Amino acid sequence: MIAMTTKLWLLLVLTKTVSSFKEESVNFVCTKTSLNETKSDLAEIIDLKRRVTKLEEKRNTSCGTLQPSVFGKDCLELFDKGERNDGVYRISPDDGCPFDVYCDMTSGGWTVMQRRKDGSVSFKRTWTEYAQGFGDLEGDFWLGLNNIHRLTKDGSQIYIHLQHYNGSWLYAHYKDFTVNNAATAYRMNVDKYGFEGTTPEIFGYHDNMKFSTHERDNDNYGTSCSVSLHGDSGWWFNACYYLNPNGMYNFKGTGGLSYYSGGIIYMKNSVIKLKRNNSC
Ligand SMILES: [Ca+2]
Repeated sequence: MIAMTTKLWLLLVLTKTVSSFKEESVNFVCTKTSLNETKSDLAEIIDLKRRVTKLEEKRNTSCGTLQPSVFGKDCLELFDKGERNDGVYRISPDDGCPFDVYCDMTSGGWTVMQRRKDGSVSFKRTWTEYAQGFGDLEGDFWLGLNNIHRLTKDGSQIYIHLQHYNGSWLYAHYKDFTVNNAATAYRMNVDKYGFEGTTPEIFGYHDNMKFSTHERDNDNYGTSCSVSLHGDSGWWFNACYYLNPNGMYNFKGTGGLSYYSGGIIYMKNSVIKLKRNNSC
C-alpha cells in the first residue's frame, strides 16, 4: 500500500515536472519567436534609418536648378581634357552639388582657393561665410571650407603664393594638404616634410588645427586670435600664426596679411591654389 502511494506520488511529481517543462518549453519558443521578431523589427528600423539618412543627404546636396550643363571634377581634370584658358569653370569633385571655381590653367590645372589682389573684399567674415565662401572669383575671394574640403579630402597639394610690397613673389608648396569636414570644425592637415619653396616653412605650425573665426574660437591662444590680434579674419590659427594670408589687406601691423619668420613680414597679395594628388 505504501509502495502504491509512493508510486502515485512519484507519478504526480513526474506529471507536474513534465507539465512545467512543457510550459517552459512553450515560454522558450515564445521568447525565441519574440526575439526573432525584435531582431526583424530592429533590422527594419536600421534599414529605415539608413534610408532616411540617404534622403537627408540627397536633400542636403540637392542642387535645384543650379545643375550645370558642363563641368569637370576639378581644374586638373578640365586641364587634362584640354582646357587651357585661365578663368571661371563649374566643377564637382564628387557626386555633390557643383560650384564655380577659378582655374589656373597656365600652371597646369590648379584650383584657386584664395586670392587677395586689390583688397576690394573684406575678409572680416563669420563662420558661415568662411564655410560657404565669399568674394569675387575674378578678384579677391575665399572659396569656402565646404568646397575646400571636397577638393582636398582625397589628397591634394597646396601652393601658396605671397607677394612682397616691392612686387616680387615667394611661394610655399606642400605636397600633402587636407581639410576635414564641418563636424571636425574643418580641421586641417599639412605635411611640413613635404614642403619646398622660397618662403621659410610657415604652414606646418598650423597643422592639425581646427578653423577659427571671430565668433568661434578653436585656437590655442588664451583668447581669440581672430578677435585679439588678427582683424576678425578666419584661419587655422594656433597661438597664433606663422602664416596669415586672410589678415587685413594693405595693413602693416598686427593682423595684416603676413607671415612670421623671426619677425612679421608684411605681404601685399596672395594666391593659394590646390591640385589633386594623382596617386589617389
Ligand atoms: Ca583661444
